[in-house]
Amino acid sequence: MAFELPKLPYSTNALAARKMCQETLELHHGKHHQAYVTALNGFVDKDASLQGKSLDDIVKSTAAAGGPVFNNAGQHWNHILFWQCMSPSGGGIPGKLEAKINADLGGVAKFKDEFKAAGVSQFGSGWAWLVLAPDGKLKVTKTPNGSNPLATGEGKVLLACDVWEHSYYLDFRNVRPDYLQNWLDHLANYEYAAAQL
Ligand code: MN3
Repeated sequence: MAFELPKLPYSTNALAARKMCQETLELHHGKHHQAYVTALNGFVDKDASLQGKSLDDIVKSTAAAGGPVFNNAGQHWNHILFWQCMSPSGGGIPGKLEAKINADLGGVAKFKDEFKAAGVSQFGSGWAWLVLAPDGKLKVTKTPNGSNPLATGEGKVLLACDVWEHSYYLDFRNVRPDYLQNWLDHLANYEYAAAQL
């Protein structure tokens, strides 16, 4: 069965008041994410060894070699999470998650600084992540291009932030740090993150 573009969990204008405009979401979801899905399905059609595999299995089995199948499968996997990691009522951190952030990352302000630094320092395109690491502690990390914590074995994703330019250029032009700060303060779906604990 072919992979499919998931529906957004909100309308394309639902995040505009939080500085992710309708045009950004229409292009990012309807064009960029759709293109990864279409490309991935094209590779699966032509390669019997990929057929019948789950998206997780394709990401894991192609991670070491990299290449176009991994890039497109990774980007499909990453964007499925990204849409869930934002909310029209984002920014509020539930007590359970805040306590864990305080214990593992030294407080919310330090967490946000660390997450922002990860996203800003990812040279070129990539992702910033908050994960529950295999040791049971929260960890901030980053990956290039289409890679992700499933591929690197860094843990379960609580938050995924796309730092490719297509995610912020219409709203923040070249100023990635402002996109990340706004994302953490007003867009991030910490309810989703807390539910992953
Ligand atoms: Mn993207």
